[in-house]
Amino acid sequence: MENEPARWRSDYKRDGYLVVEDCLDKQTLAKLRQGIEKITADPDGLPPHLKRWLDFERDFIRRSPQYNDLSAPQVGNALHNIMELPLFDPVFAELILYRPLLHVLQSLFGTAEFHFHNYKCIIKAPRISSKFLWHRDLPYLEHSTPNLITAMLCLDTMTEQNGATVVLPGTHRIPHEQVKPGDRDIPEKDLPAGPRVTVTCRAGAAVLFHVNLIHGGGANRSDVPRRNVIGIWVGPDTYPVTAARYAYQGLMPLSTDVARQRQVAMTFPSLVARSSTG
Ligand SMILES: O=C(O)CCC(=O)C(=O)O
Repeated sequence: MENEPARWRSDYKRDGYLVVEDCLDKQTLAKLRQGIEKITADPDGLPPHLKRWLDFERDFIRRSPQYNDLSAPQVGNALHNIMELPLFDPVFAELILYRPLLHVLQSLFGTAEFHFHNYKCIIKAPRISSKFLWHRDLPYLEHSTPNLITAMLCLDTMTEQNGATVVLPGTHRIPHEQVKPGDRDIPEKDLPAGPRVTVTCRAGAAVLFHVNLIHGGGANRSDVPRRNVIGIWVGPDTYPVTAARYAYQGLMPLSTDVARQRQVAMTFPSLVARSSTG
């Protein structure tokens, strides 16, 4: 991964998003893929305490048939989304401490005092996935300020054919009070004028964007999967305004506060011991 904090900050400020190629090293990418493949191999067979976090494509189509030209029975047991990834496998909990991504986040937030919100995986299964509605993330996340960043870790190369994310650069520049609950699903006719950029990048890239950036994406009609592990990260003085809480939410992996460092060390004793002994 290249170390380009000035470029990261200027892309983020101007466009509301940036791409960091090779953010995941080969070993981490392989471990994350394995972790997701363990879940997708037999999702119906998972125990109820994990199955409750799965959103099957068939259920998504029943709720939102307008986003797929296929019907629920045609998509088998493909998954659309896996929430609460850290509960499925330690590899996803340990990802909270993944240094290269934390370094980019620190550059964008301009401080080490940011915290973890949650990790999920959006899957666009080969040949059958739905497309993604146009939306901003902030209305789903329901926080007291918009100082949050969505960080997608691409487990597969993103191409137009497999449903790469599409962004509307500059749309993050909107006053907080103008973001509406309806921005969870913005009809095509209400999209602001301006370019639409299909974010193509290699497997292992990180795509980070401001939670007010309008984005969406096409269906996957190619023969290869398109899976993004998506983390939400929260800057200083920014708090949830609903009852929803997630596993490991609030951990501050780079904080300089001794009590916060102690929390991280006690949460991940073996990892922190390993990194401090080199
Ligand atoms: O995976 C993607 O392309 C985008 C996912 C997304 O927009 C979301 O989960 O809110």
